[in-house]
Amino acid sequence: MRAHLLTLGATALTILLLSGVAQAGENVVEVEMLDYGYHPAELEVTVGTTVRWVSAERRTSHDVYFPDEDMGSPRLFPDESWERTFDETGTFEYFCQPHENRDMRGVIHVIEAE
Ligand SMILES: [Cu+2]
Repeated sequence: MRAHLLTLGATALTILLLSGVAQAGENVVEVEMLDYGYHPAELEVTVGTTVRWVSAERRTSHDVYFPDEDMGSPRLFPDESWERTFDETGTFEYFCQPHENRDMRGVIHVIEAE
């Protein structure tokens, strides 16, 4: 009997974990990189959102670099993408290192989930 209850508990936990993963997967917002710019360049998301940068360029490559944290993506070539999940509120400014002189920059505002 005790073993049976333990099995039920483990099953419930598994279902909880799986549903949590499914919810996280739905919360993705895309930023397109095109014509030496991020579109949209300014974006507001709630905590837990994953932002996916997708390159829609045909030739050049871009990256996504967050200077305050000294972190970011590798060079992204056409059709490549990179994701970052934002787990804390705040303002996250970033720019493209190869095209900083072209003022290729963006910002993510992460706000509390309602
Ligand atoms: Cu660039």
